[in-house]
Amino acid sequence: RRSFNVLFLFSVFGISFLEAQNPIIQTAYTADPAPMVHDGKVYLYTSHDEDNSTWFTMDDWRLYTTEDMVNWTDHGAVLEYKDFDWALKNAWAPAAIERHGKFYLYVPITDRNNQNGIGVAVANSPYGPFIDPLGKPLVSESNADIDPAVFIDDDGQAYMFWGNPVCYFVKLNEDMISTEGEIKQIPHSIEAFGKREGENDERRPTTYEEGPWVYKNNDRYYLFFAAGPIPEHIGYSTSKSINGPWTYQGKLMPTEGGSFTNHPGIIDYKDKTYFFYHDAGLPGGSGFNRSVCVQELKFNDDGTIEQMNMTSG
Ligand code: FUB
Repeated sequence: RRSFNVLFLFSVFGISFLEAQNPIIQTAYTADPAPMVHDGKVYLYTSHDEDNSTWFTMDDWRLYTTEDMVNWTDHGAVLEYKDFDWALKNAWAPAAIERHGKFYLYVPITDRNNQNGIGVAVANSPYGPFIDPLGKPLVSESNADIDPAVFIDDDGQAYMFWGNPVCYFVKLNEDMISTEGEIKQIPHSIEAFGKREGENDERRPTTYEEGPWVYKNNDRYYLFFAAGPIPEHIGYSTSKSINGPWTYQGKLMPTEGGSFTNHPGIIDYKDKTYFFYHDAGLPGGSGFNRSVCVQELKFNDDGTIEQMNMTSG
């Protein structure tokens, strides 16, 4: 376990402020932030780019914790794709959630038939050990099966969203390791995701690319996502219902930090809302050597969100 902090001192009108400096994780190349708040602490699960990668060479999922958003503790790897008997490769973007005292990691993996699927692993502690209870993918719908996001609504119903280039969603049963009902697809409509500019790809008529993240605030549902064309920016849509229809609200983070992908993760913590993402901000950074960052997210009175630029990269 290693503790480190990334303090940054700046001053305005002679008043000094302390803030976390991006990238917040500086002990490894990390991507695809999946933050979770539990019992007053932030648990940040990430994917992990191997050093000097020239492709998405990713073998394990890492955990970092903080109680002040400045000092982070590095807990190392909490799960590897090799922990799934059916896995061939690719420890890509995770999702994390707690329910009834158990902790669940949802992870995209390529299986031994070279087919993508979403696996799930369960633990009695957020630090693990995480165990695959199924011995097979939770969902194996198509090769679009990457980038899970999990969300439990106020009525207790859990959902999983995922997918590239389409955004799927399905209900999860209370056990969190089985699905209920049919897998649905959010229509790739201009109303839902905005028109894709500068690219003609039949499979991607809108800005939606990958990396969905569902968040709820004041009875309004937000769907954040990595948006195209490449290099990715972050867009978002809102809805009055988890089932849609979704209304595209525009770009949240229009800038790109040298990594050509990006990936959203949002939490409420100590009266603030935080937006996690990744860029190529560490020395040696690239599209395959990425770094997780965080910034405060601010809502306008009408429920839209203030656009933000990256502070590193
Ligand atoms: O990290 C591998 C892939 O890159 C993820 O699945 C995407 O969201 C993008 O970040």
